[in-house]
Amino acid sequence: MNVHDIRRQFPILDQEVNGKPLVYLDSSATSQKPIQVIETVEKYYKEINSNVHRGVHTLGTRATDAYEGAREKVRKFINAKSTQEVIFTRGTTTALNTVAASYAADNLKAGDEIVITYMEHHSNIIPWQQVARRTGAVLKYIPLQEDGTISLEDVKATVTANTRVVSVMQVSNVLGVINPVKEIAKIAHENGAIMVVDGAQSAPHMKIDVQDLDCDFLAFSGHKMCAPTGIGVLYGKKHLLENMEPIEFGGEMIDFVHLQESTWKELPWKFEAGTPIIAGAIGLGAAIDFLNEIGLDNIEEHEHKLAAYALEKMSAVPGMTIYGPLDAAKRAGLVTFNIEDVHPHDVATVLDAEGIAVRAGHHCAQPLMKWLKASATARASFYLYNTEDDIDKLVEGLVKTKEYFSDVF
Ligand code: 7TS
Repeated sequence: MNVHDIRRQFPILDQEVNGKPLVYLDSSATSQKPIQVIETVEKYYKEINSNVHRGVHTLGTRATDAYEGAREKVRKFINAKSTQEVIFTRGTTTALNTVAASYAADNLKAGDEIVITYMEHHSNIIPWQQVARRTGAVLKYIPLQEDGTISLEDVKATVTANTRVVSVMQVSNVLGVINPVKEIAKIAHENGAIMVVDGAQSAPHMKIDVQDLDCDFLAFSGHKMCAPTGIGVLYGKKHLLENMEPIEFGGEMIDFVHLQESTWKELPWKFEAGTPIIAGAIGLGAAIDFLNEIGLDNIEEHEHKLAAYALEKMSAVPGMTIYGPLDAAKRAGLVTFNIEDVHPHDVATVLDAEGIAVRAGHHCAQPLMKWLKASATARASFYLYNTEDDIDKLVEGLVKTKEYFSDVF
C-alpha cells in the first residue's frame, strides 16, 4: 500500500493549519473522508435525492436501491448471514443504546448481571447503568491487568451463571489494546449470556467477521471509517432481533396501524423508524468500497507499524508517560500519553500551533482515567493516511512542548 497515493485521495489533508502543513492525528475521534466518499454523497444529492421505500417514481427507486445496496455492502464487510441483521443507526452510541433499551431492558430481571470492563467508552457504560437501574440487574466490571490488558482468567472469574449480557470494546480508544472478544464471547455463551461488541475502534482498522467472533451484537460508526457523520451500524443475530421490540416508533417501521395498536415491518426496517440516513448510508457504502480496495489487512499492518514506530520514538521524549501496553504486538494504531508537569490541553494547544491535531481530555472514558490515576491525557491516533513523517513531526512538537514548559516554569 502506497500511503502517499492514499493521502492524495483525502483533500482535507492538503492544507496548512496555523501556517504549518496539517498533521492529522485524531482519527479515533473521527476519520477524514476520501474524495470517493465525498463525490458519492454529492452525486446522491445532485442526481438521486428522494425518500426511500415509498414512492414508485424513478428517483425513489434509485434512492432505495442505493440505500439497500449499501446495506448489502455492510453485510459483506462484517460477514453477516443476512441483510436483515444489519440495522442502520446514527452511530455506535445509538446502536449500543438500542441493545440496552430493547434487548436488555426486556430480558433482564433483578439479580441478573451485566458485565463490562474498566476500559469502556461512556456509550458502553451508561446504557447498562440505566438498564441496571430499571431492572435491578447488577453491573459488574472485568478488572484490568497492570498493562491495561484483559486476562481471560479475570473474564472467567467475573462472568457467572447469572450473567445475561457481556459487552466489551474490541479496541480501546485510550489504551489501544485489542481485546480477545472471540474468546470472551465463548465464555459469555458458556454461561448463557449474550455477547455485545463495541467495534467503534476496530471496524475501521481490521477485518471483522461476526460469524467467526460469534458475537450476538456488534456496534460501529461510519464516521470513524471514512464515511460521513450520522451513520452507523447495529449488527444483531436474527433470532435475537426478531424477538426484540423497536425503541423508536413512527413512519417507515410499521406494517399496519390501527387505532389502538400497530404491527411492525420485518427486519431490519422495524428498527429504522422515520426517514433514514440515506446519504450517510450510501456514503458508508462508498467508504467500504474504498477500504476494501486498499484491504483491511494492509490497513491494519500499516497502522501497526506506525504504532510500533510511535511507541519507540515517543518513549524517548523526556518526561513521557505512555498508557497501555508498551508491547506494540498488543496494540492498534493509537498512543495515549502525558508529559510530566504539562497539562494535556497545553500539549494539544502547543501541537496545534505546529499544525498537529491530537485529542486531549478524558476521551469519554472516566472510569478508565480513574484507573490510570490521570484526570486527562493526550492521544495521537493513526489511520491509513498517516506516515512516519507525521510521527516525527509529533515527536518534534512534543520535545518543543516539554522544553517550552520547562523554560516557563
Ligand atoms: N465506543 C468507542 C470505543 C469509541 O471510541 C467511541 C467514540 C464510541 C463508542 C462512540 O462513538 P460515536 O460515533 O457514537 O460517538 N470515541 C471517540 C474518541 O475516542 N474520541 O472522540 C470520540
